[in-house]
Amino acid sequence: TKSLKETIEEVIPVKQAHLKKLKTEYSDTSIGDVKVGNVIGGMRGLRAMLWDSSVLDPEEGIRFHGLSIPDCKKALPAAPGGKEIIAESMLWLLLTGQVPSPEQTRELSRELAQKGNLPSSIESLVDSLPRTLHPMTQLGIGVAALNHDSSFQAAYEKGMKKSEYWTHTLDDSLNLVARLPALAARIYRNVYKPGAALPEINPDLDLVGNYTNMLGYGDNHDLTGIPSTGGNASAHTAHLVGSTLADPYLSYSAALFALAGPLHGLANQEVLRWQLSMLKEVGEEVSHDTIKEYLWKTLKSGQVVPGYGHGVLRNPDPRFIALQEFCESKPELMNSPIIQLVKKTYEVAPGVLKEHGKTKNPYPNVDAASGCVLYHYGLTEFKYYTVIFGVSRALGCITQLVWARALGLPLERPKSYSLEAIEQLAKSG
Ligand code: CMX
Repeated sequence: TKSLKETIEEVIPVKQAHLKKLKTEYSDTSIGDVKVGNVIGGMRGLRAMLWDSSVLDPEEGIRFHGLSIPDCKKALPAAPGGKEIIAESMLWLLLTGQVPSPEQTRELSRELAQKGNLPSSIESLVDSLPRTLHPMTQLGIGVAALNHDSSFQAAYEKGMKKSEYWTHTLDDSLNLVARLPALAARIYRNVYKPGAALPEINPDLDLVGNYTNMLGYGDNHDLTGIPSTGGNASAHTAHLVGSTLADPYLSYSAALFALAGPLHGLANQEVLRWQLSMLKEVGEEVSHDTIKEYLWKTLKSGQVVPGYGHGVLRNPDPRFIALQEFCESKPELMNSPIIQLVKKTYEVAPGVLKEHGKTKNPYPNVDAASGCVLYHYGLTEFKYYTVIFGVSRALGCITQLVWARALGLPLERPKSYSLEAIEQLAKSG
């Protein structure tokens, strides 16, 4: 069977030819206008980014190389003993556009486990950080410092050819993905369980199994995340920083600091806070009408309903639906008061938000459920939730870094304008 690198090597010429075709045949073809609203509206809706591994459709949600999340669940090898997609198979799909065999997936798991230990200098660095420093800041620092051993940077200094960029980017990216569980688990231990023993990487476990094991939850695939990719703030940051030829560690570290912002990655923590205070106020045996009242109280106090709405999606987020289905397949989860409340809230919130009439998307996003599942499993340290997000999200971001180098994509450099200049441009049509 072919290795991951061999498989990518085969796909690269096909993608390069496709890019060349676009360049020669369509470079001057317009695929949309730039409106003043796009420029002052956070570039929302602007068709301005090449991201080959995924496309986010407003109606049906994300597709990875053409596969929706339900398609992925059917096609990709599952985690041992479970039905959830194994992270390694998703990584393979994102990198190659192909569905790996179970053997290829296992081989990738073994490779990642072999590479998973942190260098001792990084362990000392992370251990020296104050416990009170936010776990996301610690993760970003640790990831950036991993560039001490960057293969890309070393090869660049020696004057590697452009055609070799992608192999070194791939080496660094796989090392980064491999080391994230040990790094993130070490931060968890240092902040919340100081002095506790930290299990070693187990070569027989896959990436998520090792992560949950090091967090102290055994080999538990119920905590797996689904990567999100594309123009969102963190993925875009990785892409932008990567376009300067900064190595994958520096690029992903920058992405993590974007994810650490409250408008982005912290939302799952906010959902949990909100649902818990609802639970406290209304109790477990709550009616739909009481939840409606609670929703209106939140809205009338000028706050947003956390976990609802989306910058692009106009339907329930398929990642939310996948999490709901996952909960429904586990009786112990369905008995959890907080997960029951998430479900009941979903039954009434879209109606209330439609009546409220502001949000373009009255449906739940992935964050409406993710934090509550973690909470149910006993991971109650809210400030750590975004770190877990940061571990799973790496799969999507590093994939794009490899492809950007394989396709020779250039430095990102949009043209910026002042208020005055925008007004003049608008007036002159
Ligand atoms: N509750 C109440 N009002 C909401 C709302 C919600 N969940 N979502 C949007 N609105 C309001 C907006 O605040 C905005 O109001 P103003 O016109 O007064 O400013 C109006 O509806 C229009 O917003 P929109 O175009 O529908 O949404 P945006 O693209 O501007 O924002 C998002 C998207 C996710 C930031 C927003 O829906 C929100 O704040 N949701 C709650 C927080 C949340 O769940 N974030 C997680 C997002 C997932 C992720 O990408 O990480």
